Amino acid sequence: SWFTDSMREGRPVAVETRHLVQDTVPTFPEGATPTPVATVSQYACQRRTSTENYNKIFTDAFEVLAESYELSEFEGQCLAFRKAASVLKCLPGVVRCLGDIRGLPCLGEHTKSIMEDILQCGRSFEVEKILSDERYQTLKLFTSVFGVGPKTAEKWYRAGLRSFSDILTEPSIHLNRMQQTGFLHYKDISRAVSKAEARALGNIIDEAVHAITPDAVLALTGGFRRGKEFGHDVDFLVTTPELGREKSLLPDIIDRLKQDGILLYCDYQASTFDISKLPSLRFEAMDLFAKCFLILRLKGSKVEGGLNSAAEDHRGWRAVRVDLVSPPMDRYAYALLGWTGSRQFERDLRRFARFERQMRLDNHILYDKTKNEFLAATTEKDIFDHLGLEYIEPWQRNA
Ligand code: DCT
Ligand code: MG
Repeated sequence: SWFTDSMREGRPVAVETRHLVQDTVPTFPEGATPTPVATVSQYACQRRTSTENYNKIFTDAFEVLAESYELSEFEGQCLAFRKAASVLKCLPGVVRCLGDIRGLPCLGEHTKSIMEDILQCGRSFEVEKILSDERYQTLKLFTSVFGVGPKTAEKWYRAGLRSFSDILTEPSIHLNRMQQTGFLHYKDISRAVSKAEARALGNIIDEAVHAITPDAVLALTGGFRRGKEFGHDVDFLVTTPELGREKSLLPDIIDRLKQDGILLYCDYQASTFDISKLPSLRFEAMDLFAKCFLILRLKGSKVEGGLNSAAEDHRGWRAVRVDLVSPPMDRYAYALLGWTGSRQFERDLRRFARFERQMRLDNHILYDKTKNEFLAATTEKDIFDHLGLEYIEPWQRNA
């Protein structure tokens, strides 16, 4: 099926890099010079990072710190911990002592002191303090609802609200449609989506889109394209070779899903992409392509091996978050590269383009500032080539 094709491309090869061919978790040889540090780049797009993370104990701790800084709007510190976690994720074994990370990029004094605590005590006092902090706990809880961002969470926290029932019983709070849906399907949406569920959704979208236009192109992106077993949603790119036709593709798909009775929520954003305005385009966090953020009703009977759900669930279906993006075909490669992630990989691709190549990369274009020209690409590899980067396979982009 189409999914197997997508996954063939995205399937992690059994042993991805270096010396991972062993049953036990690899560690750095005792007393040996640990990593060939000179070979670890500060840019995630110059590292190969599979889904295998040998240093989860450290990267989980860093993620808590990063989130805590993010919620307090300390962007620099947040990014520093995300970068540090990303570097540790590419290592071929468990870090056993600080000597193992000597010379690695992006690991500063603060990150090292956290690692030292974990190495010595198995835990970090600083991380535990954050985890038990009321503000952190409440903001994490509130932002876990679909449609609730850090700003809204902060507002509710400041108003003295601490729980979902506080929010739902507070008369002065008006939830928008997205947030109402978020609460309605909270349990389902906060449960991880399995690869089998992603595959089932792929088949559903594939059927819908090909019934609309037989020459449609559908690609799995996001974490599942990178070979992840679980995700928080399923991301797809969908387009057609017929330029301009992609504009009505999503509305047509949405109609069909509605007719099939599986559309629980839809936030559709029409394209604001205009190629003639590209040179003046300022940097956008999100791209300008037509997209929709959906919640679909997925039946267990469609999923090989059944739903990834609690045993007591007898409904026979679950709600799942699905994102569809529809770029024009001539923007396909840039959009695919941008939507495959990881976020850190994307961030560093752009940073690398800007600072090492004087180029600008986003989900729409690659622009050479020294030559003042747009660089054409029909595949992701073309973009890596333009940037003078070794090609990194999707399953090696889990930075
Ligand atoms: N993306 C990005 N920058 C963002 C948000 C998203 O570059 N601020 C890209 C990278 C991943 C892709 O879009 C899909 O986003 P998510 O679904 O949030 O990420 P994911 O890697 O698919 O993670 P998950 O498995 O949790 O869905
Ligand atoms: Mg995703």
